Amino acid sequence: MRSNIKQLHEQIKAGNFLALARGITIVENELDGYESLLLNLHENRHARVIGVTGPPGAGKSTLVNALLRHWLHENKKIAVLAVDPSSPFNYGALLGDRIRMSEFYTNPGIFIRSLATRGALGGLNAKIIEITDLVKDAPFDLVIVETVGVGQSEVEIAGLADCTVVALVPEAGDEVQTLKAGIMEIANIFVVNKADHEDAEGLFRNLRILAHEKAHGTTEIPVVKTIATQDNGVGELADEIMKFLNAQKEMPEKRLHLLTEKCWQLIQAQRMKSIDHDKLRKEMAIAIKQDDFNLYAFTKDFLTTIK
Ligand SMILES: Nc1nc2c(ncn2[C@@H]2O[C@H](COP(=O)(O)OP(=O)(O)O)[C@@H](O)[C@H]2O)c(=O)[nH]1
Ligand SMILES: [Mg+2]
Repeated sequence: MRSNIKQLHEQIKAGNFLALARGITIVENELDGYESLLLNLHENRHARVIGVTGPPGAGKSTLVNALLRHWLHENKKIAVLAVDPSSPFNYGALLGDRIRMSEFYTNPGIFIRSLATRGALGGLNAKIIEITDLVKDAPFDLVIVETVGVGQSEVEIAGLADCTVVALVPEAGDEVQTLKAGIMEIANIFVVNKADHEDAEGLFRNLRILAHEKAHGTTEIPVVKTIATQDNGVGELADEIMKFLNAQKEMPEKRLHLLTEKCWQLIQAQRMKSIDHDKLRKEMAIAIKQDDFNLYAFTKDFLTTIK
């Protein structure tokens, strides 16, 4: 490992937030040294990852802020990765004058980083696995990843997180119908946020019924009511998260699935590196003029010319 990257890594492990921010930028943009940084990470470290997902506006960021407030009293060291273009954690231009900053930006126990959604599989940042791994090399107790729940990203977050919290709100008419297929599969804890709204009780009841039906005699998925803006129910949510994490003994099946998929992608990317697009185009230009041109035979031949 080059000495400056090695030094940066040492600083990250020592808890230097500036170094961590720099490291994330290096990994996110594949800057010089990113590969050696990743190759020297230590898997299976101490920090636990909590995923908070749900539709835009459900109050995920407000909940995360409330959880931070709660856990700060216990002196926990926490990193927040917000993969959400509308996140108040995001300095992004999207928000304009609606920017609401986290009160924790200057807190020495809390590291906050917002990440762009780069159209990777359904909304999560393309480098979220690498970035989470890097953050886990720093001395945090918890890493919270906030993501907007859109299709595939929910599956991804479930593999990434040791505990996945799905936040829902009683706004969209027939609540249970709005629950997308698969959400029961990924949720370890349901939150009915905005419990100050009158139809929250209905959503809460329906979720309890769903959780009960799903349980088949095993442990039911807990459903917690919160009013995130008033810190109401947040202590109970924090307790359920800790209870879930403490009860977890084995590596979740979803993580195995995610890591296998990620490895598959990395192999693909590696393999494609040896393919010269310009060369392919030049050879194609010649081959295509032949009367007996066959795309599939051409592809097969082309592959034999590369290692
Ligand atoms: N009435 C009410 N509003 C809330 C509650 N939680 C969050 N909000 C508001 O809902 C809006 C969206 O919250 P935000 O945390 O940005 O949602 P996110 O998109 O899921 O991260 C904000 O205006 C919050 O102040 C709640 O429990 N009750
Ligand atoms: Mg948000």
